[in-house]
Amino acid sequence: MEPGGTPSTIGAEPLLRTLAPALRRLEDRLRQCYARARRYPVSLLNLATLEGLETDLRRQAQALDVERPLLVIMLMGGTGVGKSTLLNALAGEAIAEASFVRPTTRDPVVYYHDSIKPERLDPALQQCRLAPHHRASLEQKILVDTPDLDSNDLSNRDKLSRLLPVADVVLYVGSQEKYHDRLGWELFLRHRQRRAFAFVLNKWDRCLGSPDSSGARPDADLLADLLGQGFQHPLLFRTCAQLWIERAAGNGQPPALPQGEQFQDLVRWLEEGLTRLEIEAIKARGVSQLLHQLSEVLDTICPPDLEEQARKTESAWAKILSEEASVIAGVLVNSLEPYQREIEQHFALQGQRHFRGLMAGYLHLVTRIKYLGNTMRRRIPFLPQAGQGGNSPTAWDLAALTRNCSAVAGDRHLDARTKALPNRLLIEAEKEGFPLALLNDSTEAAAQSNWRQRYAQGLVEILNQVERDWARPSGLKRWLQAGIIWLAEWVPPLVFLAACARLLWRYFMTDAKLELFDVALPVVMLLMVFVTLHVLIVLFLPLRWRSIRNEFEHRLKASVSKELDGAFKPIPTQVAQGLAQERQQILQLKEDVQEVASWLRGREQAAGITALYGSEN
Ligand SMILES: Nc1nc2c(ncn2[C@@H]2O[C@H](COP(=O)(O)OP(=O)(O)OP(=O)(O)O)[C@@H](O)[C@H]2O)c(=O)[nH]1
Ligand SMILES: [Mg+2]
Repeated sequence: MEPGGTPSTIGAEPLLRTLAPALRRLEDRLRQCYARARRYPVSLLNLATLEGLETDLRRQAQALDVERPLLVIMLMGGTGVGKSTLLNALAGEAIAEASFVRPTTRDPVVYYHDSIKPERLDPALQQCRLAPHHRASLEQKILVDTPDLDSNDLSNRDKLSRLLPVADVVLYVGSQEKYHDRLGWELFLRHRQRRAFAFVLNKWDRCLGSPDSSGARPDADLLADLLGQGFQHPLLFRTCAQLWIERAAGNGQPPALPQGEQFQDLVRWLEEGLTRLEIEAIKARGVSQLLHQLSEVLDTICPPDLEEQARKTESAWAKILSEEASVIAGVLVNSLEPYQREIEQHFALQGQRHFRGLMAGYLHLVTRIKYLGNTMRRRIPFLPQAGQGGNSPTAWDLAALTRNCSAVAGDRHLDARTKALPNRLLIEAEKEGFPLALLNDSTEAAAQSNWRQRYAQGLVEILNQVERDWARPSGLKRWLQAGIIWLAEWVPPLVFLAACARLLWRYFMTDAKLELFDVALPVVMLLMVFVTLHVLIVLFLPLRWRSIRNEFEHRLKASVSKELDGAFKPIPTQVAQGLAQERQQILQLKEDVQEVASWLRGREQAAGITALYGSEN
């Protein structure tokens, strides 16, 4: 469509109104999506963009939910280019303040048809100075004069940034020296994908004789720049707004218009060129560009699929955790090392509980003598002291001993290891391609749990287990133990009784003179039996710390390994599963966005509005 050319009238009646509920649904889903706590971090910038998009969706839904949507055309440009003068010229009266004082416009002016109820206007427009008219040709169009975009006055910039999202079409106004200044151009570049743009080169009377520094005429220069931005045939109107004001004032001879002046083409385009079909197509385009942007942001906040990485990380962690369990079990068992005699004694006493009668007395005595002077109580401060109860050696608090040991071990090594473990795990996760930021919190939280107490608990449980198993062995050992216990129960009294009977028989029934040896023989025999049985116990039911130690370490490693695995190993999968849910939600939303967008593409193509948009580049 050329400026002032015949408006396009092809295509069926667009059905933009049906779009409003779809946009509202998308807005709802979007809010649900980013409002809830998410595992996958969203940058503040993306969050702000999402909030902006949500507001835009709501705004568009509201603007489309009407029989005849309104088109908001916003005059935008640097200070003094003549935006307000242009609006006055278009209105045919001085509705906007135009002056040589810079910047002039502080109150944006909204020029709209008086059939439109002000409540129907976007809230950002309702706060502007309202200038109603009754020109039927501009019934569906709202013209807005905005403050300068390059303002030094921050409140002006603020006003503009609140208004700009409402614009369907930006009428980018420039003048001979100000069509391409930095701020304006940056703003144009930022919005060119989202909004329709048409261009006005005002003060055309001054442009004709003023080539820029490169020697090009301002309009040719601007057209070249726009071409660079993908605008093959931009709508560019060369105007002299001030002259049209003077002509309207009708004072004396109307000033002559310079050659190529196109103010009337601009008026015709606004009045007739933007047909209902084009308006709806522009609206549709605005929405589809909004959806496109939404889709792009959803791509950036969509968590990656980390299932594969989680699997790999988990198996890498399994190795580290198993090594860690070995080391920890070693450290804990080593901490018991200084108390090995006490532990052996404890186990010996536990084993002796099976023996009764004479053998029990003998074993008790031997143990007392063997470990004479060796008391845990004296060496270990937290064990009950003699005279404070717990006199029986079997009442020693083994649990307190192990707790103490693990505390000592904790002080020395384990605390340092526990602190270092998350780092080792995270480094491994990174090697497997799992983003660290996603695992950091859960891994640290797992490391914060009271591991010292958990290790102590494990130590006590395993010690009890080993003790139980040792006291009640299984298989061949069980039969050996039962045999020795049986022998210990019967053989000593029988041997003693037999020896005594022999002594009595010899004393009463024979004339043999009794020697001291004969008298001592029952006791000697008894002692020999005790010693033999003791040797059997030592040989077949050994009480070596070494063998307890290995068994102990083995079981402790399994227990620590189970604890560590339970706390750390599931983390990558749990995180990946949480992300998969978020991902599913975002992909679903993206699918919905694309469905609406493809429906819209058909609407856009119904009217020839391509000149208002640069191609993607
Ligand atoms: N020579 C010439 N002067 C013009 C033309 N249009 C506007 N002016 C003058 O340019 C000056 C600035 O015009 P405004 O309409 O206030 O400019 P503005 O873009 O609204 O400026 P801000 O409100 O500050 O953003 C006024 O003194 C106008 O008389 C034109 O076509 N030719
Ligand atoms: Mg102004």
